[in-house]
Amino acid sequence: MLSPKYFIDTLKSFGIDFFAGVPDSLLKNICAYIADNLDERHNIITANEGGAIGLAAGYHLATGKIPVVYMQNSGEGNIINPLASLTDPEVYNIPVLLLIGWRGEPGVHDEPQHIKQGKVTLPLLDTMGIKYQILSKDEPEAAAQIKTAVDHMTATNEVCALIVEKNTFDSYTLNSQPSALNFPLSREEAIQTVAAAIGEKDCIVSTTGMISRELFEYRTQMKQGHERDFLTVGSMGHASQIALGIALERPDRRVWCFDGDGATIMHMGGMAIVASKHPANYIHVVFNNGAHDSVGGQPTVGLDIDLPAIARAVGYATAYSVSTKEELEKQLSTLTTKLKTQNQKHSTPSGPILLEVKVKKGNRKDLGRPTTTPIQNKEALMEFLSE
Ligand SMILES: Cc1ncc(C[n+]2csc(CCOP(=O)(O)OP(=O)(O)O)c2C)c(N)n1
Repeated sequence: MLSPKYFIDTLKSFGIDFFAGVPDSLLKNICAYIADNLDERHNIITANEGGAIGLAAGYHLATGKIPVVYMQNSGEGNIINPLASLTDPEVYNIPVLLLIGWRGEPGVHDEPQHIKQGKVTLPLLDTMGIKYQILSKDEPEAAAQIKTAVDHMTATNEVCALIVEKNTFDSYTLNSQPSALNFPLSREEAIQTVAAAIGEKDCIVSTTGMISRELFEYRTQMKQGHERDFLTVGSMGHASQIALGIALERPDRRVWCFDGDGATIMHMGGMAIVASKHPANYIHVVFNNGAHDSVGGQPTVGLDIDLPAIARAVGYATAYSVSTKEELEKQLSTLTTKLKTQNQKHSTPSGPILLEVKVKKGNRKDLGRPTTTPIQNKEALMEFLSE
């Protein structure tokens, strides 16, 4: 296996010391090493992977140096546009070294949302004309690969990629813990509290990662079916728009979006669109732990920003923030009564609503995964909505 220190030191020996990207479970150890060992100027966790390419391009324009952009292969979709219309040799011809975690590698067991992306990871790079190497787990070989990539990028100004398979890097545990994370509620407890408060006919669209897994487990523990929940296992950042699509077509149902701070920030523009449609039946709950908890706990800017103020500014009717179970329960009861009253009176809708729940990082070690397939999940939800 590769030691994260060896890998980063080798890059540094070629003058590469700027990193931007979105963390990944498969890159957990290297991302943690970068987070602990590079200062805030040299490691920027971006809102989404496309943004990282933009940032890297700006860095190159200012310094002439080669930046690194790291991501899970799920992020490949987010970088195609800036690769094709910004860094491409037929446009600005800007070199960036991509470090891509290969979830769903053919032949390696993985979750359903990674299977297709795993298959198309290399073909997509081929189509884009990007040279790649599958990063060796042998240190001298990996160093030689880095040299090959750097030589190519220096000679041509083209983007190059290193593809990282499962278990490539030695383990490294993140030391730097942002201080403001000591909230009393765990995300799982908060999810259970909200799920317990919602009506029988309401539906939930939950985001990628632990949030969906914790919701799934809650239903199982409560011996309830899963038909009310759409578990957005992939498509990070798009749960709020899926929920909007449902809410607009089914104004008789309350639709709850269970979002993460990382996912909300990834495609934050979606909030403005949600607000612009004034869905009275839409409640956007953001479980904010200030981290990409599901992939290793690397920080987001979630706790440095005022999410309710952002929601209000883009036009949400109301926005609250809570951080204890008592506050959460109180807010939920006000909120559900308020929405019910509005429905009954057919008064002018005052939605959408944002509810930020500040939670601590971490999850149960024995947390399971959905046992139903995405298609079973979709079909059950559609049937539930058609009732
Ligand atoms: C486009 C894309 N980039 C990266 C990932 C990897 N990923 C899965 S969950 C996750 C973190 C989600 O963080 P947040 O929304 O804050 O929820 P938390 O895990 O903290 O509960 C990341 C980065 C992904 N699935 N898709």
